[in-house]
Amino acid sequence: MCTDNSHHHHHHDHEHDHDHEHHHTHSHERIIDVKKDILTANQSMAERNRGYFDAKEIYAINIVSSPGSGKTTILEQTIERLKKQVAIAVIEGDQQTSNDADRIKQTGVPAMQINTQNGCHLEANMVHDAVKKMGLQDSSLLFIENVGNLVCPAVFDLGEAVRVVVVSVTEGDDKPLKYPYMFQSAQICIINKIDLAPYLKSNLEQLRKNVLTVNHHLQIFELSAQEGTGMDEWCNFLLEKVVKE
Ligand SMILES: Nc1nc2c(ncn2[C@@H]2O[C@H](COP(=O)(O)OP(=O)(O)OP(=O)(O)O)[C@@H](O)[C@H]2O)c(=O)[nH]1
Ligand SMILES: [Mg+2]
Repeated sequence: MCTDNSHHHHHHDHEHDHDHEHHHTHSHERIIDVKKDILTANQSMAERNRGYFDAKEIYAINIVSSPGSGKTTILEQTIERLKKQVAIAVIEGDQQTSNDADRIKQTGVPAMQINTQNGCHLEANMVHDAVKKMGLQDSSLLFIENVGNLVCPAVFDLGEAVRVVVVSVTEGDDKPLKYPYMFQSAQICIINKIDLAPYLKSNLEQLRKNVLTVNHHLQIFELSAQEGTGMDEWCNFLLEKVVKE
């Protein structure tokens, strides 16, 4: 790793072509190194979050998907069903607006919006700061709705207990094949908007098959958050994670 840029200026006149190429290679390495540092720092903060969640028996759920697949709708419907039985809090990630946090607050549970501006994913330190401000209850559920996109959130652990990738039938049945990393980094896949499947050429059967092709460990829940289909199974799964005898 080259840390002395003046070296390049020194020999600039003599070895112009060679030096140019040299410099290019080094700055490329540097970009990779910086990325590695960011991921390493994120990982250690994620482990701190995980330790905190474990100690307080908080089940943290990181929800990822492309924009508009229904993350906030699923949360609204899940909260309506579970809020009398278990304490729930929500962290909302978006580039701009507090729309989603405002929607969640309507259900009566605490929600905090994080705006990432030009950032395309939440990072563990953002969750750490939000959690510190919120003050979570023991034995509760914490939903973290990530920024809508199927690429960047895949490599940023937030310290969650489980990662849920949502894909809606309207996105096309090839999405797991085109964005495999997100599906590979998750443990659960929600296939949402199944009420719309009859109107589409894209095939629910094929979507399910493609989900399992990229990650055969994925536990699948098929939902229509709008109609309520499949919500009982999903909510029972969540309850079992926090309500202990
Ligand atoms: N038909 C149908 N529409 C749904 C369903 N779930 C969500 N929608 C609609 O899909 C649109 C997007 O839903 P949101 O819940 O805002 O999606 P999101 O993933 O939170 O979106 P971003 O946060 O912007 O990424 C809204 O118009 C919802 O009403 C469903 O199960 N069936
Ligand atoms: Mg949303």
